[in-house]
Amino acid sequence: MNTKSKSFMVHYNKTLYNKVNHTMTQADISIAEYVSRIADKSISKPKSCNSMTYRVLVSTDLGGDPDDIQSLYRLIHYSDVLKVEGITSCTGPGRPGSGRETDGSKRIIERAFAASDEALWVLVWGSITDVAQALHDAPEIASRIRINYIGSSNTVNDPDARDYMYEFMTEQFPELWWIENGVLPKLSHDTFRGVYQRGEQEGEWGNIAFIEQNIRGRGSNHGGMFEELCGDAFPVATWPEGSLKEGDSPTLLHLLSPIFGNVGNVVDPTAESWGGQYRKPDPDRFPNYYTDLDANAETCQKTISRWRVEYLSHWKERWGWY
Ligand SMILES: [Ca+2]
Repeated sequence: MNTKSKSFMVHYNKTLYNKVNHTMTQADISIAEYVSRIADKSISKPKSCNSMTYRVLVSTDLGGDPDDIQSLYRLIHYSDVLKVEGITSCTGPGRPGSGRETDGSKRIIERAFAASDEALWVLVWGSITDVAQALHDAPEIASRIRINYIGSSNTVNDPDARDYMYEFMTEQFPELWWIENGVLPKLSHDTFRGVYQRGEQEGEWGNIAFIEQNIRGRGSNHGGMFEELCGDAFPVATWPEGSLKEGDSPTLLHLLSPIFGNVGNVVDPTAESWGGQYRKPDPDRFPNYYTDLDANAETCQKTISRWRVEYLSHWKERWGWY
């Protein structure tokens, strides 16, 4: 295994995972391994001329609704820009404490320290339990990580971990860099839902039509590594049934938008972006803490859905490459 392979790891702990009432099926594990193998082998790197890259670690609650897997597909399709440092199965619920480290929290700490001059983007697609534990165990990583968290249901599933994050920022490190997308109450803002709700839904841009017209029958089997084409293995969301959802992808689009969309600024989420637009609710106390706009859910979600044709057109192109 070369150095690059060592830097990529998929952690699964089914026992812990079930504590948050999700069940990971064998199919979920197979698809995750599929993603892992592609990343390890660096297969079919897209023809990108971009020199900008980001170190990313994904903490996911994949299982049940496969929309996390849809986002993993998007992640791998942008592996020229997004350097995957780990995909971990988030645990929880529970407030962090001594002796409660997990594979995920240890991985976050390890990768945060792995490069002294390059921040680790921690993309949280489930409960934020493992990030809270990592900060508890190694508070010195706080200046080395940038957190992009999909809250809403994930906060409902583990409010204690999210509250620990806020306390940590308040009491130990006010400069914590953190996007909290989907502040409570659930559905009141939920900016991330704009990636699959609203926007252009006509023709090939519809949630079901996009899969049928632009994903099925496309992609490769990676030199026979898999029995079916990548696009034929793509899972559909259970709600909206049969659709493209990728509800966690705004964390990826935030990084991709400036490079491929010429909008946005990764270190300034107040700028318009494929990944949505955010505000600093308390800039004097917390200069790097961002939440949904101070507006209703429709307005928040439109900050993503207005770019729907752009971020789907770009992905469509890449489906033709893999
Ligand atoms: Ca998720």
